[in-house]
Amino acid sequence: MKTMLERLLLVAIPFALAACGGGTSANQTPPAGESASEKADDHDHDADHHNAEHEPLTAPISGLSASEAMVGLTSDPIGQVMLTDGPNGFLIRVDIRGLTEGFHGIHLHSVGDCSDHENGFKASGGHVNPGGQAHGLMNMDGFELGDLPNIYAHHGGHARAEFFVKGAQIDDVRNEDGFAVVVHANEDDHQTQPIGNSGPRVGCAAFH
Ligand SMILES: [Cu+2]
Repeated sequence: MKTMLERLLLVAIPFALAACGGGTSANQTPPAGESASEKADDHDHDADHHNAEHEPLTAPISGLSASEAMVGLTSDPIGQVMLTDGPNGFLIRVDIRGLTEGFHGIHLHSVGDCSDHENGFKASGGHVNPGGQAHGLMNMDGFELGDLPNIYAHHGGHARAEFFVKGAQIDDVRNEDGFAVVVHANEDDHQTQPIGNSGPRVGCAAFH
């Protein structure tokens, strides 16, 4: 009986230690140095740090080329899209709210027209595809110049992301009709034609 109890204790104690260790690390306070330096900072800095998600989108580097609001299906603004040309390609930075939680396809569409929100932004046309490729970053016969990786919206529906379109300038995706950055309701599977099963269009930002 005693031996049994001892065995139980031997099992139980490391378990308790592990649980305790886990609890401690989950509730870990920052190291003394970090805590001290944070306290040394002024209150404004502290507020910025904790509310970074609510800060307006800023350009990735100087030399922002274009910035447009993204509108949703009710025509209300739901985000911002910033484009910056660079020596090796161009950057796309997005800040979008009000999405369903999960991954969403996002592409460059070939017409800078987001006026038909009631019609699901069909006016923005198909994907930018000057090379006549198949859709999909993971497609053997792909990809289109307008194809991008998915964005992920967290439970609050907010997504921020930055993309790099290698070896192209903004003018390479812009024709006389401009172009649009369009977000879809669902995840792009990067293979299925013509839009990777990404579903209806839910957000649109027009560039000219
Ligand atoms: Cu699309």
